[in-house]
Amino acid sequence: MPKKTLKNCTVADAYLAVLADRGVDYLFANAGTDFAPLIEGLAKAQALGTPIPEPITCPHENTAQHMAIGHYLVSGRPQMTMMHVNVGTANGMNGLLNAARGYVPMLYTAGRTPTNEDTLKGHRSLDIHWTQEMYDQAAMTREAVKWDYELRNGEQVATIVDRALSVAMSEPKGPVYLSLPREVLSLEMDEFSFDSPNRIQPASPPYPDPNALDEAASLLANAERPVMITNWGGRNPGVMAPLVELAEKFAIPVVEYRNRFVSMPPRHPMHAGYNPNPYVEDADVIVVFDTVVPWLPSEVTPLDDCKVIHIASDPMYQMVPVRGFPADISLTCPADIAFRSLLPVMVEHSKGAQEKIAIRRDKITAAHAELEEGWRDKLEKEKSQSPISPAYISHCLNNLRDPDTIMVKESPLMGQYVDIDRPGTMLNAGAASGLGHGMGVALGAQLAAPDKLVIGTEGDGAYMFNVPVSCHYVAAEQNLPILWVVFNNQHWQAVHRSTLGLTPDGYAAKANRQPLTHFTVEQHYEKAVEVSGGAGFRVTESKNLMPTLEKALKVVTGEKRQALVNVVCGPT
Ligand SMILES: Cc1ncc(C[n+]2csc(CCOP(=O)(O)OP(=O)(O)O)c2C)c(N)n1
Ligand SMILES: [Mg+2]
Repeated sequence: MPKKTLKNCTVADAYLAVLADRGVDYLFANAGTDFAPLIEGLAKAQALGTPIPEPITCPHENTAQHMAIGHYLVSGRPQMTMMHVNVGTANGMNGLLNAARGYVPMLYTAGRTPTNEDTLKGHRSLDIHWTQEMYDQAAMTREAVKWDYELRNGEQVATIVDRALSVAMSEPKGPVYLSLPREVLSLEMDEFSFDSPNRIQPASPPYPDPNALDEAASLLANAERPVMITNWGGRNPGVMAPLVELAEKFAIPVVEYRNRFVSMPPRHPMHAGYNPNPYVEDADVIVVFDTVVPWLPSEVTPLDDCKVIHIASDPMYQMVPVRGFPADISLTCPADIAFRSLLPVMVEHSKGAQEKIAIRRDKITAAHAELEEGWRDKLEKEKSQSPISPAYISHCLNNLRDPDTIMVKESPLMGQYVDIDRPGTMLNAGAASGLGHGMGVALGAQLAAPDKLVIGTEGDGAYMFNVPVSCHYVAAEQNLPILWVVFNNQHWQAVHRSTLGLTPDGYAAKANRQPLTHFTVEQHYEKAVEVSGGAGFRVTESKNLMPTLEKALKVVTGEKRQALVNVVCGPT
């Protein structure tokens, strides 16, 4: 078995060598005193030219976590983050929850404060080494990770790294957590050998059970009023092509409900918009793929005899304690595999149904045309309005982008105005809705795709959750010329609307300004990017929006500097 060997190394050296060998490109980190042996290992490797994951200094943990997520969403390769003991782990929890709920594999690590008080190498040397100790540091991560462990010795470095990465990358994918005690990382070894290439590969993806597949294909092929609903189906780059083929061939409308990615090009005639309700109450077969919540039970109920088919790597969504949607058939597999498997079986089952399918195709195409007309009317009405309309901002960004541009969404950007027709070009990592994800995701995406334009769109509230000074710093340091666009509506619209929904006639509804939802200080976000040498722009009039975006884009593409456009806007 081929092996690599290191002589006279520390456990930290061995750990870094194994990670690099396993293809982990980056170590997104926010360091502390627990990092000392690792920093020494990184410096040694840099001096000697040995391969290591490239260390990226992230001034805040939120940036690090979401950079790892963004990189994975573009590259498909899991990345690694490291934080400072328990406190850094706590600051990274928001990103960890987004990764967990978004099924994003990631090796989340943190140092562990030394326990030895005075003798072992790496022993306690500061008062904080007593106060940062915990009975069970990993406990706070345990609801979000698939696996956690603490490195105990040097001999098992490769076994532990391979176990962590292979568990993270097996379906359903997700984050894992490893803690690294300072004394263990400091241990010295005369020799360390490990298998290279790696012999512990992730498991192959699950395939649908043939009987369940046949039953689902028969139901769907013979349905009168089928519909497919997804939330994050578009995250899997393999989904768009077979989904489009399936929807076209069998005339099945696809609703993208509160979608974070795009699985069906919004201009496609089988795209049925973003509201599942009219379809859910009428359908005889509903296919739900990659979606925890396909509709709101408080708003709509399917017909009694409607069959509901779920498709996902984990169609039981076990991480969610309560979930009562009907599930007549659940296919356990990634959605691209399901669609490719369904296609030939459905062709068999639909032999007598061609006329019915043709009639339905015309109906869905007409419904789609009506949707497009509504989108066009709204845009026409709002395009010159003051304050600027988010529909118009979305339309302008669509005019600015090219088909390969990666749009990152943590904003009221409206998908119906952005003609996405390629997988992986719309990213929203807020699976747990842990705000503060968009800027790190944009940075990670740009690192993974240096030749593509990345546009990071942020709500004004979301922008501040990102610890923007940290993100602008990393963009400058790593030469990541991202175009940032802030939808500055001077409040938390989502929280405001939720209060109106709960008490439509209450005091908050009548208040000029609901408490805890408005920003009353005029915020010049365009100045924040200047802290790190970026160019800032502010727009308040619709007529100035496109010229300003074009100016900002010139800075990004011509000068290779980040730029931020602060768009003072109204509600969606
Ligand atoms: C970490 C975190 N804290 C709080 C929230 C609750 N929350 C949901 S939406 C929202 C407001 C977002 O504001 P903004 O980005 O300005 O978007 P808008 O609602 O104005 O479109 C808040 C605070 C959250 N999702 N995540
Ligand atoms: Mg806002």
